[in-house]
Amino acid sequence: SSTRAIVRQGLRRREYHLCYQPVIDLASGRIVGAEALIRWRRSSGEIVPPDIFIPAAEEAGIICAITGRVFDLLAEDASDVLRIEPDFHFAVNLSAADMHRSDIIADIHSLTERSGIPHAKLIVEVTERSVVDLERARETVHSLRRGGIAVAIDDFGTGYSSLAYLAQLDVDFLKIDKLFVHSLGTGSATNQVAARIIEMANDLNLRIIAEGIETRAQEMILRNLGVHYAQGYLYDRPLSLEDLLQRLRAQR
Ligand code: G
Ligand code: G
Ligand code: NA
Ligand code: MN
Repeated sequence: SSTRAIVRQGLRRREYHLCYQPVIDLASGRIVGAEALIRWRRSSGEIVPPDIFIPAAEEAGIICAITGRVFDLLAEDASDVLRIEPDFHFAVNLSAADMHRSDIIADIHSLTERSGIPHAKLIVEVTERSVVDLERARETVHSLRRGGIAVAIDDFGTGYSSLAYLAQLDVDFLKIDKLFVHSLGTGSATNQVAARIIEMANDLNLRIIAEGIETRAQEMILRNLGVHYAQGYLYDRPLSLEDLLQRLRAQR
């Protein structure tokens, strides 16, 4: 399709780069990690948002090539960060096709070797949408965790997934979607669901990362509910590598 051709051209022309959205440890207030997020700046200067081109690339069957580029870019960027913060963690996003291909484990191990990111400091983010064949996805998650790599369920609560499903996947982290974070303190039914998700995740001994935090009030509620990590505009937008390095130097 034409999407394939355009994405391929973008890859050849090196039009993709990564941004990094910091993850804050709510106990210390320090940046302890970041989620790598792909950006596409076309030669025309046009910025194509990932929520447009990621689904298009998935549909065109070319998402694995993009994931490969994400890994290459992270392998290049990580050492600058690790020089400042040796315990830093990085999160990467996988799509359904990645979760269901046989070489994904080898690719991720290669990423840890090339980047210098310790296995335990790489978090692989999986969404409910990226699980098509539950049995196959479980195998991928098990292989990753056997290799010491951490796995997170992203966008939790936005689809049909239940905690029973979550327990079956046996992951390390749960990322609470911004939809729930934004409901906190509103007295809505969604607010009740958010509190229950956090409570049950704690019962399952999952570490929790809350996404989309925009206010100190949301932060306080989340901390009181037992959430460990936070991501959101209150702290930082997704940053260029240079800006991330700047932020890390400033908190030393
Ligand atoms: O914060 P941002 O605008 O980058 O995110 C838009 C959407 O694109 C989010 O759902 C995010 O998870 C997704 N996304 C961003 N980078 C990647 C990537 O490298 N791989 C995949 N599969 N999804 C990504
Ligand atoms: O699907 P996913 O949860 O990965 O999407 C992340 C998206 O949310 C990205 O587009 C990112 O830029 C955006 N985002 C990150 N932090 C915040 C925030 O604090 N508020 C809002 N509204 N969006 C955020
Ligand atoms: Na994500
Ligand atoms: Mn998310």
